[in-house]
Amino acid sequence: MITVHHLNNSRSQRVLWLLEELGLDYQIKRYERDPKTMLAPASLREVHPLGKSPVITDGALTLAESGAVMEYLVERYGKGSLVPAPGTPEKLRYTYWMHYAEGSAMPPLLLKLVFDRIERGPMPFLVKPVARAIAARAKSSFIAPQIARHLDYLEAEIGKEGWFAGKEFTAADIQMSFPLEAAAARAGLNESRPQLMDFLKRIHARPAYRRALERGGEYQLLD
Ligand SMILES: N[C@@H](CCC(=O)N[C@@H](CS)C(=O)NCC(=O)O)C(=O)O
Repeated sequence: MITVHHLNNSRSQRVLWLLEELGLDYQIKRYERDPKTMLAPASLREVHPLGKSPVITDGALTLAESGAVMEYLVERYGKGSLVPAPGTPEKLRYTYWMHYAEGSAMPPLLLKLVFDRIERGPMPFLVKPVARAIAARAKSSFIAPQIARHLDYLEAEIGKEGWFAGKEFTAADIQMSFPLEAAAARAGLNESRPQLMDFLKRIHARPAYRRALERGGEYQLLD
């Protein structure tokens, strides 16, 4: 039996969604973020040394890292669904987006989250103006332009054929959902990029996405 070690408000929501799309049986073991630090509880480190979400267990296998989990589930149980045929240009695009989501799209979004927290967080009175100035500078000179460049690129890409790997919905679209939802939640993705907003509308309307939300529970994006 596949077990999803599910952290609230996290990337493991993507795994639940994929499992629902594939119609597979699975169970959820729940972990709650610390409300102050937002970190995962130490018990998740008993499953995998990094204690990050998502992580799944399947028999003797323990597997972490969203892209690896998605590819494993599709290859092991998908019977050819949600993945383009081997050797096609679509398959290469699929692989690209599977890696791009965490390797390229998430780092500037995570930097924004960290610097936003530095700006807002409590700190000694004398240090505050300096820390805030550094955070504001990092955001305006590097982070915001990087995020805008990625979003412009993605707006153009998704506009080409409707889904990230081509004309068909694939697991790459599920993998790409997290950076786009994070960008909409806290990095300025809005109606000025209509193709991406339409992508979000279409994925949110999928019955499997809705079922995954019902099973997973609260999903507000934090990091
Ligand atoms: N690149 C990793 C990132 C994993 C990650 O950072 N997960 C976050 C949840 S979205 C987490 O576990 N945060 C809690 C913590 O770091 O304690 C993946 O895609 O699996």
